Amino acid sequence: RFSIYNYNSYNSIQDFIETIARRHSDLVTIETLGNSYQGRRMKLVKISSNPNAGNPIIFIDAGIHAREWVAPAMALYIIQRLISQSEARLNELDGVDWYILPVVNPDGYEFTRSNKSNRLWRKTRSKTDSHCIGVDGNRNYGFKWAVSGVSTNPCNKETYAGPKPFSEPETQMVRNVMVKNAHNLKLYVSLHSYGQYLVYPWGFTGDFLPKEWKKLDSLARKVSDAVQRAGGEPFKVLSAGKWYAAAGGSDDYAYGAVGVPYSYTMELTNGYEFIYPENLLRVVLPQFYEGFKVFAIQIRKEF
Ligand code: 0X9
Ligand code: ZN
Repeated sequence: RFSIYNYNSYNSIQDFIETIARRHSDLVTIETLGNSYQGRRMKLVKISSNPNAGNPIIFIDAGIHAREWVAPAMALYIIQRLISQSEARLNELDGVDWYILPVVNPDGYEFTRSNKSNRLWRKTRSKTDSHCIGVDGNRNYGFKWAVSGVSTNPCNKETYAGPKPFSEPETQMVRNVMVKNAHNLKLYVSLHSYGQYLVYPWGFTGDFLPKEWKKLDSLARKVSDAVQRAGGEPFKVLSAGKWYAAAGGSDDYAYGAVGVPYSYTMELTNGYEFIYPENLLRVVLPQFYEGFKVFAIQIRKEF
């Protein structure tokens, strides 16, 4: 059974999405993007109170790294809040459309759920020429691919960039959402789990920043402040590359190749690395949601 403050199986997540789309057909539509490497269906959840208005789009994805379970949990919590409160209909949904892909790497996600010894798997589950399995999806995007912070060894368990950019069906599907909606896509947030960082391009280098970095930085600080006001821990805000340089990330692709003006990787959550205790979800998910309200306010105001 699906439960919003628990970690759920991929199947029950899919059921949750379908149920919501049926119950709230005035607000929610689902676009099937395709299948993961192992054949799991990938569904994009679109939430809008006025889909024909040409509103600016906020695109949130989560779970490109298999073990970072808090990220899909947050994505689902956002869906839940957007459809359940009458407040959201007046505020977060006013003039902004939300596209949410809760699990970018469902094969990896299910693998980490399958037994304890697989819990720390990060990559996809694809097989190339090598006897080793999987690609780091967040090194697989086609912008400055493999120039820094990657492994070219398929047997590297963490940061193998893949045999070529977008070798993975999962990253192709995210790319397609971005490219297809490039015109209206104004904010992209990729949810992860490590420490508590809110980072912006560039990720491929720490040597310099994009020309517009001050806008990226100041919005991130507003988001962090809102989370703090809600009782949460503030984010460490900086460019991804000044944290550590790693190329082929989805944030750089959105910003550099697609031209999305606001692009972030949001690393939940404070004091923990990849694994976040399930019993704390009830506390932190609502705190983080306050940050997403700030994102929405900015996007509505600016576009
Ligand atoms: O290394 C990553 O992919 C992300 N951190 S994690 O611990 N969740 O693996 C950070 C990605 C930041 N963005 C780029 N380097 N482009
Ligand atoms: Zn991650």
